[in-house]
Amino acid sequence: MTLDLFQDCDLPSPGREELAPGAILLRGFARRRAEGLVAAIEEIAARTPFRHMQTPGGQHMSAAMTNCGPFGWISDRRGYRYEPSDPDTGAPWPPMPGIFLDLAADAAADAGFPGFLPDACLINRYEPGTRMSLHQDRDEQDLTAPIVSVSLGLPAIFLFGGLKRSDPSDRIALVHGDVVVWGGPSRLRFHGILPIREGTHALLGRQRINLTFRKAA
Ligand code: MD6
Ligand code: FE
Repeated sequence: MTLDLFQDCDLPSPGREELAPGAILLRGFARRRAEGLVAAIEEIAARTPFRHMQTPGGQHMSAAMTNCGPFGWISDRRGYRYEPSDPDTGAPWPPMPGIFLDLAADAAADAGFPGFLPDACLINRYEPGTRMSLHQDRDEQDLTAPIVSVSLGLPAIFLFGGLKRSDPSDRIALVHGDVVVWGGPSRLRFHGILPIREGTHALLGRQRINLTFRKAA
């Protein structure tokens, strides 16, 4: 007989915090895999570079972005949408690395969403001073699937609001290796990132990288 203290009991697993129904913070979940993730991100960015996409209003986004997987999220003067190819290079987005798919599925399962198979991964790069204003993620066809969000590098304050833009937001400190899984009744909550503070991270230097895995199609 095996003795597994964390199986079949009602205690929360260590480092697991419910932010709201359907929104679960898994502290440090990606930490052990971070070096492999960073190597994969560098390979993707060599093929499909980070860029500051234009918004429909004509500004440029503060965070630099790229994508991997069958679909990539883009923004331009025509709006926000998912595209199978990089509009800058004309080539399909690079395939989703196995280490990405495994992490997304493992984190989603841990948070109560088994069988998550993302078809899009948006990669956001923030330098100190970069922010992400309050928004909803609503360009995906399948809103029953969660989003899995992975934080790497410099810390950030995540704004976690309600279903209306005017609802008050909580502020959640996210550090290297933290994963937020976000679905069910929380799927359309407004959220954002406060300006990143100046700093240097041991693995990533002067930047924060966020991966968000989605089921877009
Ligand atoms: C970021 N994240 O953490 C931006 N969206 O840099 C997001 O916009 C996000 O973390 C949906 C669900 C979780 C997220
Ligand atoms: Fe978002």
